[in-house]
Amino acid sequence: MRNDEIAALLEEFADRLEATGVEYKPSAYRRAAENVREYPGAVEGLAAEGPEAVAEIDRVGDAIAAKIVAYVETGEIEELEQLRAELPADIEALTRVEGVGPKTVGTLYEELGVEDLDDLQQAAENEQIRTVKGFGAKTEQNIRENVQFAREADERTRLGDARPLAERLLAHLRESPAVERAETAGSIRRWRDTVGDVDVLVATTDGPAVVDRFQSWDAVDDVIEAGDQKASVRAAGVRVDIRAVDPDEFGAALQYFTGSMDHNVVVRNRAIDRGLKLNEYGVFDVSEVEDPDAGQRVGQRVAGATEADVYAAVDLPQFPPELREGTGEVDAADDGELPELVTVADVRGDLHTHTDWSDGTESIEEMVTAAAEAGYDYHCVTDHAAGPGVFGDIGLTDDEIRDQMEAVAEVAPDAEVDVYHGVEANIDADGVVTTDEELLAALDLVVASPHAALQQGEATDRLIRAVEHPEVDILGHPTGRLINERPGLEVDFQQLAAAAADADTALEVNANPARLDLHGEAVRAAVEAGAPVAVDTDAHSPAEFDNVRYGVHTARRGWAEPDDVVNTWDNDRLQSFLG
Ligand code: DGT
Ligand code: CA
Ligand code: CA
Ligand code: ZN
Repeated sequence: MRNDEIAALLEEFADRLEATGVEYKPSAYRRAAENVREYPGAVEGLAAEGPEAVAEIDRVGDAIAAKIVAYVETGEIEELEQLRAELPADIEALTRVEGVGPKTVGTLYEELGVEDLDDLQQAAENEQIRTVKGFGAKTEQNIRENVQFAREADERTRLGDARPLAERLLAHLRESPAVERAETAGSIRRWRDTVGDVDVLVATTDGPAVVDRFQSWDAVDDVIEAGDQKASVRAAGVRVDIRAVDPDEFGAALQYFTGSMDHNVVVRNRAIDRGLKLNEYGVFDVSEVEDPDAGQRVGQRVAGATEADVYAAVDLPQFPPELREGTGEVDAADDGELPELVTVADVRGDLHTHTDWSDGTESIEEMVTAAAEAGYDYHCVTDHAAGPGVFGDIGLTDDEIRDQMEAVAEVAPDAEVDVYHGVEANIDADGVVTTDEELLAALDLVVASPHAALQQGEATDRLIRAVEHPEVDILGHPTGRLINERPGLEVDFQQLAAAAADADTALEVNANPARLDLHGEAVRAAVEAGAPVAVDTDAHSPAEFDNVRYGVHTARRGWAEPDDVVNTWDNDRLQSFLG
């Protein structure tokens, strides 16, 4: 039993207490849940020693410790079962709808009998919600719009969660002597921002051994199906499909199962035009064959072992998976216009990062040292300025920004990277960048980001106004979306990209896997308009520098080349861009 499973249970407890109108206790449960989730050891192990051992965890009191022990021992907590019986609603799913909290769930269950997302959607559509005391037509409208988003979020997993899981699986599989090759396929290989499931392909002559090895993976929660050549499991809440194929057919299978469906249709038709048959087993010359549909492997095999061979058989290059969306990549290849995509190795520095001056965890010096260790040439400190959407004392006042200027100047001379000092300023609901313009002018770089009024829908003009601000260099996480949590602003990316190109302001690809903002299609609009792009991690600690790959691969989905990405440029070129 993992710590996050126990934590999730405590969170459900908190939600259910809150739904029934209990005060204070819910926040105690939430704090306990947070510390359980982050506890470095196995809480299950502590539970075996008894409640006193569990209560050693910060913020976990005796009552909560006893419940954790009961859960570990019996798989149940009596009080929670009672709460579930009193309020038989899927609180976890319902509270994922933006604007619906535990209290709302309690009220809508009492008044309308809403138990799940289906019920909620229906109640909104039938205009029943507005009849409940305390709810208006506007709230009902919001719920109707957000419930669809929550449903989709239910079905797809963030790339940032799926990718590390898939990599652990590949490592586990590759340890088996039966495995000649193991690779991801499907949307995860194309680096889509969310995945429906994780697809893995294995080259082997011993399918059953591979399926056994798969089932022995420690992350498997339950086995959905298992045959000789393929199997599906649920691991960490994600469906994982594996297929074992003959090494001679591995390339064809990899091409087929990487997709996308749209890409494959174009490639398969091209094979047909050349008298070839292309499927997951290989490429076959069927020009001499009477009935090409008589079987899967009819005709003369011309390719199959490697993906490069499969594409070569139809006169195409082995497309980077990120390009395989059926959005013109095959035509571009024919015209010799495929991009030379940016790579992680091209990135020379991070232009949007935080320190403990705002909400980062480390000092300026530690972040700068980590940037040098990451192999970068330069590093830019951009802590939050105070402003709309930046709460508490996280944001720096103008005076604090000036103080930080001196602090950065002290670190810079001894640093092994060139250190820039910037700020992450805020864009208000009207597109005004709220930090003093003279102060912004004194900084090396300005990231401007929307942190407030993120529900406001259409926001193209608002963002264009920020992009045209003379001191803004980068528009940070432009839509403000949080994948599977918040849809973010609606933007006409073509218009935004045209304005950014004119103003010579970079549009950010925020590499935080919860954001990936801009997304790939929007990056493509930027690249086509000639707008500069910046791939930033928005790191709040050195460990988050590793997220850069998510940003780079998202930029690749937008056909970005190194020349399009300002932080692949050398210092001189970057400085003239920053002006
Ligand atoms: P996902 O899982 O929804 O994020 O998206 P994909 O692209 O991973 O889709 P998935 O897992 O259903 O199938 C993986 C790939 O296998 C898909 O991109 C193309 C290929 N594929 C699956 N089913 C079919 C099919 O019926 N026809 C063709 N042509 N290709 C298919
Ligand atoms: Ca898939
Ligand atoms: Ca699949
Ligand atoms: Zn930031």
